[in-house]
Amino acid sequence: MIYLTSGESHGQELTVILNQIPSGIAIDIDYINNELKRRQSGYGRGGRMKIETDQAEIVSGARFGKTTGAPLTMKIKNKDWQNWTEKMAVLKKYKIPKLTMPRPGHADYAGLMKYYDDDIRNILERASARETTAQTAAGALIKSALKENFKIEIFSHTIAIGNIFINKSYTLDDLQKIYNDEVLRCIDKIVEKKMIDLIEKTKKRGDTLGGIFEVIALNIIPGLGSFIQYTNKLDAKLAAAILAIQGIKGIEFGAGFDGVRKFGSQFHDEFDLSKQKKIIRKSNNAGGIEGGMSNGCNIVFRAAMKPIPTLMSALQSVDLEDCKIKKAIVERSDVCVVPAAGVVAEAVTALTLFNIILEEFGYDNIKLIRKRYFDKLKLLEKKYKFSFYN
Ligand code: EPS
Repeated sequence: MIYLTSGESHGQELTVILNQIPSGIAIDIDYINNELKRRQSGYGRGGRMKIETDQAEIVSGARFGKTTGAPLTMKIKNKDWQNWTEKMAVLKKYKIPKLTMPRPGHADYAGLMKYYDDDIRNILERASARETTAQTAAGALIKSALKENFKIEIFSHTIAIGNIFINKSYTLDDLQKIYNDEVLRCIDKIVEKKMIDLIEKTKKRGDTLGGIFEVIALNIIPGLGSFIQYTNKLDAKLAAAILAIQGIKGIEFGAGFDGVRKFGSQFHDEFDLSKQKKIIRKSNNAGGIEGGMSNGCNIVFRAAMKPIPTLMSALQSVDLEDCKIKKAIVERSDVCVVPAAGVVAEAVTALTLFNIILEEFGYDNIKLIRKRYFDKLKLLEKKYKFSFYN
């Protein structure tokens, strides 16, 4: 299955097409729209989110509430477009001043050079994180299919905003409880207050913030991915999908970069036997992936998001029109979008995992795929005394 998004931040609408999606997947439009709502929320969002109420509309590839196997197309309207009909006119030409002072950190400058262009508007409209709406819609459909058919669940939560980190351990129950939290989706409510305070102070200064979110995926059959070729490694595929989200600069699995402080004897997740004589692990420093394959433990990774490059107190730039030092362009933007990025990461994690499931268990009908999946899982439980480990 491949999915392709199209659409500009202030264009008419966003579109996503999922090609080679299996037939028989139940479509829960309320679930999809709730994921879109989650992506829109979070303390530190800017004015745009007050304009939009993102709603997905499915226009092809489905009948009577289920996918047919034909390419599935979803559209999400940009309500703001009505304020941009001249600036973003598709055919007619209007006299609109060009944007020529690139923002450090945005796609502006490299994008202009790539397309040999001289108006940053042509770059920023597509580079905008508004595109993640389409990814979230596609991922939401797949995330609900993973849950319904394979019992796979995916959560995310905020670990850090700027230099403020959570200071509390947590359980899956805690993550479930904050799933629809509209503030920062942070399990540590004392620290969350400090994060909000920091966002407020940062906003007043015209500055922006990044942070870290964590993603956890449960009940993944072992052996997804491969150790055979670099093209099929599960961690590499997840990393590529996550790093493709706007603003993401790093990803670490399990114990991550901190893990290198440990000795091998402390790092590696020793095998153990449960009371029911099932094979489990004593820890999950590998983050659920060994040798490029899922190992039955939860898949756990954290991603680092850089501060948003649009600052209201603009950074220094050079005007490409007259080559004079000036302030970078200022577009309406957000102060901090780390919780939203977590929701997008849940979506692309779902799409990545589902694709690997399809590679191993078939592409055509979800019932047949599910049967093959659980047939294999039963064999693994019998032959290898396998049990999922959190
Ligand atoms: C976004 C919509 C955008 C920005 C943001 C993400 O809306 P607007 O540009 O109209 O304010 O809020 O985009 C960026 C941070 C960016 O760098 O482009 C969204 O829907 O998530």
